[in-house]
Amino acid sequence: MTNAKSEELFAEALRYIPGGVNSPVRAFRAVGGHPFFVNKAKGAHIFDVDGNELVDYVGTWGPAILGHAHPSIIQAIQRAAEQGTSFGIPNPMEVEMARLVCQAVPALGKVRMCNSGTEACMSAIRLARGFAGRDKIIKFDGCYHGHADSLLVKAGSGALTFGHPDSAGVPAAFTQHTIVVPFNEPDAVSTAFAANSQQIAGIIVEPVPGNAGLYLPKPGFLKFLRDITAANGALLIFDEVMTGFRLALGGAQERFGIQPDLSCFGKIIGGGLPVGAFGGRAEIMDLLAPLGPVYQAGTLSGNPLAMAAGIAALKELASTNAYASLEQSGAALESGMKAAAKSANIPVQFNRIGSMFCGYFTDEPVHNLADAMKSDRARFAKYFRGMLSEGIYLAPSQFEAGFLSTAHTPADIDKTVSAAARVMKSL
Ligand code: KE4
Repeated sequence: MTNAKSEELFAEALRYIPGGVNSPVRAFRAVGGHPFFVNKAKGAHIFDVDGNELVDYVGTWGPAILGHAHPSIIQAIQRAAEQGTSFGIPNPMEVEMARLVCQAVPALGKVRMCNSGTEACMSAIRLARGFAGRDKIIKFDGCYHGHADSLLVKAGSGALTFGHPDSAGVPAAFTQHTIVVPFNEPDAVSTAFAANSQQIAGIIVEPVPGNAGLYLPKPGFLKFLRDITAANGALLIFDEVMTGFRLALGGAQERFGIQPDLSCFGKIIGGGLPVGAFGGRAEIMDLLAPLGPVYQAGTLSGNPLAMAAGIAALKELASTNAYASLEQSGAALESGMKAAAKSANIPVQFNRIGSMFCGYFTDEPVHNLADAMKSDRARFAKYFRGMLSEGIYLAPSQFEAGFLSTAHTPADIDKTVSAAARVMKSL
């Protein structure tokens, strides 16, 4: 795998961009080496500036559930662009997008578009505080809800990859209302409510945490969160930026049969363009400006290009057998990877739900952040580099989830599994 042009670009990128990247996890700091630069992506494959072709399991961190450059999305963007790129005035596609999202997710009476998952989560928390008239929020360690100040406390994703779970530049005063508890531990949540009676506005949770790798809610845990928030006058906020329209058309809340009070979305609903959204019962959402006292705004919120791309993506997902084929591919990848680890006699915990997965290099099950931190990150880094040299692009950090798309073929998965068998033997 030659990378002369990527190296040249990275050297120049370092001159103008902090760390040479516009988002930290892209810098390969957790796995060593330098990032490659992509020229083009199509289906499940990416093509870098040096002509290398890679099977892509990052899928731009979730949005590319239909594969890259899906024809119906490209066509929708082209058509919309000819009409203008942004109006800052309501456009019909905002109404169509809102209707599609609310029809797919029954817990949504109303929804507000914004421009990133960070904005969606930050706004949902402000709304929850405004609705409940309370300040405190519970989050779970290892869960990442974007980089709003009050949430960068024991966050996941990039914040975890760098090993400093909190961020510099966030005044203690900004996080004093954020209570962090371990995921999958009901007693810790009960204790937090008992110690902060009538002060907790809500819980924000990734229903399936995908920012410390991937681990699943234990049976009954999400129902427990639903019950304890209802019993304490607090709101349950599902951060479905990653799981929304990924685990089912109705997201994790459909898959697990739980209706949160507020839900956050991003990634897939933008079809690869910058979009976020948050929604919930009308009585909560109607507190938002211009109707109510909770302010939230955005120049490009609901812009026609992002709406066109997202609508095309959601219509494709709703009209095809996407989730069944994603489950089939996921099961094939899971069994292949487990067989590869067994043949190499390497302890790997392979967690998967639908088209989201993560292989941890540890011999103990991974149910929360503390378990995930036991994984052998040096071994993961070597594995990542080995797979890259075999033409397989995995997430460049042990603390990220992998994603399949409807464009991954059995041949892609066979290539991945046979590469894993070879690379794992070399670890
Ligand atoms: P953005 O602001 O990056 O659009 O969304 C923040 C966010 C919120 N909630 C969840 C559950 C998320 O996974 C994310 C963003 N995910 C990371 C990947 N782990 C984005 C990748 C990156 O930061 O470059």
